[in-house]
Amino acid sequence: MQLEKQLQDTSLKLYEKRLGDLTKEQVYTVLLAVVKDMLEDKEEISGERKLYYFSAEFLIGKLMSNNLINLGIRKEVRDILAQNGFDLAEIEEIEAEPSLGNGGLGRLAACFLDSIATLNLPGDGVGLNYHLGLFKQKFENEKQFETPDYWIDDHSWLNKTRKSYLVEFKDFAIKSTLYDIDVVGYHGKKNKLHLFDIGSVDESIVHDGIQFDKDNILKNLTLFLYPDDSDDAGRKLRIYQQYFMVSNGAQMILEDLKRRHKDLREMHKYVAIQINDTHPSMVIPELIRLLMKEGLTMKEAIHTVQLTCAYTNHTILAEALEKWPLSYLEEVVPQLVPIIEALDAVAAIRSDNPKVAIIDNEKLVHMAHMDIHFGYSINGVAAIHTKILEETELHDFYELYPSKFNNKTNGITFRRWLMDCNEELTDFIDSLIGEGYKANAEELKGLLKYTEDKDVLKKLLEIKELKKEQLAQYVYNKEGIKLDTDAIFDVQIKRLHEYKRQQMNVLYIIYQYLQIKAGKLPAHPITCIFGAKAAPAYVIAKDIIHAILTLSNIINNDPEVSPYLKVVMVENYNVTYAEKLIPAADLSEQISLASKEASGTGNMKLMLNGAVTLGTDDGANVEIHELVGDDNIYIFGADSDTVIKHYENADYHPADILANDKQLQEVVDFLVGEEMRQAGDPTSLERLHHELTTKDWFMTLLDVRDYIKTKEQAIKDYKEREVWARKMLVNIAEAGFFSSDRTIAQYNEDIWKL
Ligand code: BZD
Repeated sequence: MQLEKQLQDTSLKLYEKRLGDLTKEQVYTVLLAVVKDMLEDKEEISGERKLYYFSAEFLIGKLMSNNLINLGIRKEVRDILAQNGFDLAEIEEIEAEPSLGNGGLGRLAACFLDSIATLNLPGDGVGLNYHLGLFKQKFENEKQFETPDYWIDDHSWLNKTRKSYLVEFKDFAIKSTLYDIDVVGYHGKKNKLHLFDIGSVDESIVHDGIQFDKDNILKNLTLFLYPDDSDDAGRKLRIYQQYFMVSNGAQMILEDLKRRHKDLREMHKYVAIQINDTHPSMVIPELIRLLMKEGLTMKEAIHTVQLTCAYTNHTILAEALEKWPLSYLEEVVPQLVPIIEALDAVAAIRSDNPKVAIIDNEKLVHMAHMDIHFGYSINGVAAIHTKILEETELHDFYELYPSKFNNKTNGITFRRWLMDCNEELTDFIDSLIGEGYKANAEELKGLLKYTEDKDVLKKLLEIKELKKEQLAQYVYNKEGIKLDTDAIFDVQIKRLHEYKRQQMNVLYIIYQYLQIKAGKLPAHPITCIFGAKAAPAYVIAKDIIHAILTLSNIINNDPEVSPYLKVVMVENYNVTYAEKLIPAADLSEQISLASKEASGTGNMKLMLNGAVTLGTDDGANVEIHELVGDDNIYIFGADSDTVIKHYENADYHPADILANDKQLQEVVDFLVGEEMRQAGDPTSLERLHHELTTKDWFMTLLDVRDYIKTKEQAIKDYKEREVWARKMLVNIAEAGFFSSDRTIAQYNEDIWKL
């Protein structure tokens, strides 16, 4: 009653009309105003010791439905809107998605904020308010093009605050503006996401897709998320962005401590800072610098900073570990250089091993090294990842600081990745085991008592069928492609990267196509669905997209093949699309080269929604495998030890494999055969073919045979519907471990101690 009145009153106030007489856009605006007021009234979580989660990315996605769920009013709002002739789902669609992240790392930060607030821990996010999030992906002539993604309009969740700090660069100083987004916990109080910005950013400098003047910092500082860093100006802009983020965050933290009359020498008693990958690593020297300005000696400043900062590593890929030329830092933030040099000198006293130096012989600053020496914790994001860090990638550091190392297997928030995106499944689970699992995810295990219950298994299949139909409708509206919901929905959705091996899936598709052409039909029709963006400067990744789109044209238009095999790559894959694809997936493709995927989190979301994993023993797949057992997962391929040995011995050569496998040679050569050349761009296809046959750095051909074989088995098993439904059930039941509430409880227990 109260809520209905609020909605009607706001409707009258804003539009002088009753709710039922508004347009959908107006209803969205009214709902936003009401929900923002409710958030405003929520109490903030407080405590002596507070966490600041520093991250260059917070891939929050649309927030309306998540906020309604956490405020506990979603069903009521739906009913009120329905009485007034509106469908809540349609209203929620209107919100623009803030794409403030690339992929897993950014989405993890968003899931963590949800769980931190839900566990009633005082912890805020600190990041940047990019005016244009990650680019919007467009397909033209079977190729990716990037266009700007404007997401900030009059009705966003941003609240402009009065906080502002002066950030000094070598040649000028900038005053910041702080925007906050309220982060409410599930049936709980709230924290904040602080996004820093400047007033002078000029969106009109963007031209020809996402080009802009990289040297004009006043106009471009927070314009884009990760501008293309393939040139010097782009890389320098990243340093500007990173320093701007951490200097603001550090000033805000110190201001708060001073307001609370705390002794800055004891900052570590009141503050924990989690550094999400190395993008915010400059917070270490910046805090030291600011504390020295407040009168601490360098020794005192280092002491307290070292007890405040903790670092999370998300990758072992060398190219993703940031190393900044000292000369760049001198050009952008010279005030940090003497501090970093001093830290390098302290590190050299602790160890004379050149492999753990902060500044190397080529005068490159290794950001991760600074984090490990001058932070109190370093964690990997899945068991196998942390083990590889300890034993291989960061072994020298592990010997130096064994007790700093710890594992925190990633997690996902069930509020968004079950309750929000799959209400049908949520309601069904509620009816079987009650709602306790929403606060204590381990209770999902209660589902295991239904593994022999035919009605339950049947109902699970019905829900999956329904979600597939909903997806088919959505894809048809967006892409104009008709999906056959009887087919297996085989889903690979993630950033496009060679280590994730979308190209291996491409080879499977070619293999299957050639089989069908030769009259050998698959056990069951299969629809291969991709969603992925390629970094604008990553040429081979774009070639892989081109191969997928070209193949999909050939296959979908071939009446002989398309009843059995279809290929769909959805345009502009983002959080919103993920929320539609994940509940509808049958098979979850997690096929990275073992040792390379730090964890993966899509694998967890798909499992929770009843998809069965087809994957390598990599990242969190290893833990999924242990939880569900051999019968409920399809594992294939070389293990991480084998892969690491191949790299050490430099003895992997794709040509050797092709020389012994005529059929595989034919599959690979199809990429540059007549059909593909006619339908696509020969230059791009040849480049990909050349890469695969001469380098294949991520060992696609090593695993592709086992992959094809294992996938064929999964397709056969899928036909046994009840057996398959049991696999689905076990996956859902065992997904409780992957709740980010568990992950955050562990971070707090071992690292933050809030
Ligand atoms: O982080 C990902 C890893 O690849 C996943 O295995 C892991 O599950 C998640 C969360 O821990 N890393 C990224 O998403 N990385 C990036 O997006 C990124 C962004 C900028 C620069 C380098 C990497």
